[in-house]
Amino acid sequence: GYAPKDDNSLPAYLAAVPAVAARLGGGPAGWRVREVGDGNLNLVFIVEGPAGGVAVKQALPYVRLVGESWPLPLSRAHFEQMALATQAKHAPGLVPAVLHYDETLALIVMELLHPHIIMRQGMIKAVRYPGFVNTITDFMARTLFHTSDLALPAAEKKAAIAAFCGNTALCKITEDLIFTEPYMVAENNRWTTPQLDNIAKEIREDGDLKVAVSRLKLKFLSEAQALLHGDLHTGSVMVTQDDTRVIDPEFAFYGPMGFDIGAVIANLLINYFSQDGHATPDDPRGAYQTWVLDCVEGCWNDFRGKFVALWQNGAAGDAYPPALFADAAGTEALKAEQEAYMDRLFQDSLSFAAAKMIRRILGLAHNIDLEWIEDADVRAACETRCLKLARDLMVNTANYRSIEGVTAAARAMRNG
Ligand code: SR1
Ligand code: MG
Repeated sequence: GYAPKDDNSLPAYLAAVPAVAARLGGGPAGWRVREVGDGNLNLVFIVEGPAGGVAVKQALPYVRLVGESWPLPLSRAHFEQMALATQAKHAPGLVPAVLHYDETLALIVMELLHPHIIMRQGMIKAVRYPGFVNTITDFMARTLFHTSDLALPAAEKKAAIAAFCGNTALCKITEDLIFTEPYMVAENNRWTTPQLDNIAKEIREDGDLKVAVSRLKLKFLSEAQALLHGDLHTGSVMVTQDDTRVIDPEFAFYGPMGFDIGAVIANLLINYFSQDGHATPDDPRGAYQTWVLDCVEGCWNDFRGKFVALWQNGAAGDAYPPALFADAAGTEALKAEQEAYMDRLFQDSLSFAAAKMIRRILGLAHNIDLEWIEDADVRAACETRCLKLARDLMVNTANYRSIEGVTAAARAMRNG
């Protein structure tokens, strides 16, 4: 049966898994175990032996951030390991290798990413990651394209949707925490300074914004475009200067592609605004902020180029049947439609980014980028700029015709 592991019980369990024991080397008495989970949901252990290390992630039957009063199914580990397998197939080398999965214990043993750190932690310290944009856009383009109707025959796509459709509890967290609660009075909501009370009230009373976020929620509920990571923020990315990996796809399900792309853009923009709260005379952050906005631009522009290239080089899915577009006029029409498709996806991505920026400031789960700003007035100022840009992105999305328009708006918001 299920029981959560701890530092004492984990080594004996792992010793009985040959692939894991071999990777660690020696015997369980010599293995060092640390519980390092700092996320909202699970236990995470690092186990190190004389030959190497592994990371062990185990689901708890409740939300760790809140406690046992908020039960959560263990089945999220099942969906996570399936998502990791699909991502490894389409984006090899960009996710951690799974060494062992135990369905009963809801426990996944993965390669230890070392000396990687969580990207968000590095960004708060203004560390640049030169390979990030290339890898994250590879990851998104490949996983989203290859699991969509552009790449899959309909029967295969429907079977894949069915395989992930049971991840309803994790989807419900997103539906409530991102698309609903920040726009109403809700027990889960919190913000860290009374200086935000007024803007939080404005948001609760903003009819246009509530319609816009409800349209997005409908999209999230009903558009099974591709297999999403489902929680693609900078806390789900591990980095070194040379390597970038995407972790933690427990929210995976078939949904609108813009949700993943928007998550990346949102978390970069949050970091951009937060830098004013971390800057000191000895450590000004202006050049870093430029780098962050360059990343925002690169994330969309490179993704767009890579996704269209995949489409043009081998779409085997049932959407846009080649027989319809075989002649010269058809080829031209399809090219134009590919651009139009990407324009629609851009608009979706900006709207989802906006929703994610708002939820990280007014909802339950916050980002340490902003939360670690010590001065409450400075923090509130950074958060307010972020909320104002997000409101405009969500309500006036069509005004943003390019990602450069978004970064220009972020700069303008910061400069008052
Ligand atoms: C109750 S879980 C809160 C958040 O943590 C995860 O990282 C997801 O973003 C979720 O919305
Ligand atoms: Mg996570």
